[in-house]
Formats: sequence, structure tokens, C-alpha cells
Amino acid sequence: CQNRKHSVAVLGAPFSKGQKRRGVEHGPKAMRDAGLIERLSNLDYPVHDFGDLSFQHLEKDEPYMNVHFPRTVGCANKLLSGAVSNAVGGGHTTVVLGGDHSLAIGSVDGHARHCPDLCLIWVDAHADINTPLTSPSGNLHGQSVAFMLKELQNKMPELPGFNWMKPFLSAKDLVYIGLRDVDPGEHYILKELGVQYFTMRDIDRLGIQRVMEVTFDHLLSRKQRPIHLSFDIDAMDPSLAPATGTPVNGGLTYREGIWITEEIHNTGLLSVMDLVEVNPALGASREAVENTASMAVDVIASSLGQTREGSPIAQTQTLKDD
Ligand code: HAR
Ligand code: MN
Ligand code: MN
Ligand code: MN
Repeated sequence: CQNRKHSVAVLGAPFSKGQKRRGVEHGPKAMRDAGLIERLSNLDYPVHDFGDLSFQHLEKDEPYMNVHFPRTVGCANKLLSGAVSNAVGGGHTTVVLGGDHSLAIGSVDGHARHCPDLCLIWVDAHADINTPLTSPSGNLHGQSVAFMLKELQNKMPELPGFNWMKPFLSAKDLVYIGLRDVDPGEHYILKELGVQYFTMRDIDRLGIQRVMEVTFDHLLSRKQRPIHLSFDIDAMDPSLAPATGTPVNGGLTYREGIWITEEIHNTGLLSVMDLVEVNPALGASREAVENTASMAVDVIASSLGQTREGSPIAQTQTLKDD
């Protein structure tokens, strides 16, 4: 798992069965239509667009306890895990385009197969750390982190579709930013495990700059390690990203969102990122959908090095030989 990467891989994951609203499977297309690949091409490394994965549609997938589509979600994540593992193994900084947030299970799992010492920054209005037993909705996109954590192993029932994976992440290697809608069971787990998290209230109090300092201090002060950024677009304020399944008022401002991603880029340690929950079927207007997709593209470009101060001219094309 080398840190210096010189190319970007883009992987579309048009997946929606981690929740019940249709449309989020069109997220990858919405971000591509908003100019994602062109924007990344303006940065200074080659971009490989691997297109969209095609996920199996399982006919028979009865709920298990209260959990919906367990086999379909498990099977899709197994496929994605392999694809992410290959992309990381190929030396690419990898961008996964969702799809709903249940696909972070496979994305982080595949990343961890190559980089077992990774740390995870989860930017989201929600903690997505319900277990099948605490989940109020039965939707797997609200449970992704619970599948990853070693500390929750004995609280997780064996779900059909998930026997290919086992928990790989410690609670101390995880930081949340942007929380503002946390279920009681999730709050209990966060406290019990001592997870480092920053709610919107914490951001109000500390400021986003300090939040990022403490985040990196928590994750990177003992050693440099690869970062997995899992960015749920609903972390942003709904005025900036309305086309998403579960918007929550009082989210990140544009400048807070971009500060987070610029700081992550500046560590030089970003290895894989997910951009999830853009749902083009849910905007009130075409403009609402385009604004959401464009916000997502800005988040991705900024994570990969687009700056607000511009960049020096690349060494290969100086002013003189112009
Ligand atoms: N916490 C709720 C649940 O478990 C809602 C979470 C769903 N929304 C998301 N996840 N977009 O970030 O169902
Ligand atoms: Mn989420
Ligand atoms: Mn969310
Ligand atoms: Mn750079």
C-alpha cells in the first residue's frame, strides 16, 4: 500500500438497495454529467474511468429480521470490495461514485485488504452505525460502519449475503464530521466505543479548521497512514445538496465542506474516497439536481487537489517555451 499515487481511478457504483428510495443508482451518471472526469483531468495526473460496475439483481431476497435486501447488498459489496482492492492495488487513488452509503462496506473493505492500516473519515449528517438490532428503518445504508468495526462483532447477527467479510476496523481509527441526526442506539454505540466525532454543534463551537486539526491529530499523530474518506453528500446543507434521500437542516456550508476536503488533500494521504447519496430523482427541480451533482463534483475535485488559489504552471510547460 504505497502512499505516493500518480493516477486516479473512478469507479461507478450505481447501487440503491441499502435504502428504499429509487433514483440514487443514477448518482454516478449525474456526477459524470456534471463534468467530473473533465474536472479531474485538469488536475495533474492521469484519470482512469473504469465505468460503472453492474450489480446482480437478486429475485429472492426476503428481509432478515428487520433488515431489507441483505443478500443483494451483501453481494454488491463483495463485488465492489474486489474492484476497489484491484484499483488500489493498481496504484490509483480511487474514487467510488454512489449509490447509497451501504456501498461503503465494500469500498472500505476492499481498501483495507490492500491497506490494513487505513483510517476512516466519515463526513455525514448521520452516523450510519446502527446494527441490525438497533436500526429503526432496517435500511443497510444506516448500518455500514457497524459491519466494519471489530468492537461490534459480537453485537452483529450473521446476515445472509455477508459471510465473505469480517470486521477490520478499530473504533479509534474512525472520525465523524458533520453529524446532526443520530439515533439513540447509535449515540449509545458512539459513547460506548469512545468514537471521535464532531457534530455540527462541535463545528459551530470549534470552527472547521480546529476540527480538522483534531481529526488528524487523532488519526495520524502516531503514524502516517492511508486515509479513506467516505463523504455522504447529505453532510452538506440541504440548500447546497437538496437532491438526496435524507436531507437534514443545518449542514456544512460550502466553505466548510471544501475546507475539509482541501485539508484531507493536503495530508497527501488520501487513498480512497466515496461520494454517495446523490439522488437525481429527488430534486424539486432540474436546477436542484444540477446543484447537488455540482456540489459533489466540487467535493471530489477538491479532495484530489483542486485549490482555491490556483496552481503553479506545471514544470513541463513553463511560460518561456509557451
Ligand atoms: N439513522 C437512520 C437509519 O438508520 C437514517 C440513516 C439514513 N440516511 C443516510 N445515511 N443517508 O447517512 O435508518
Ligand atoms: Mn451516510
Ligand atoms: Mn447521511
Ligand atoms: Mn496535489
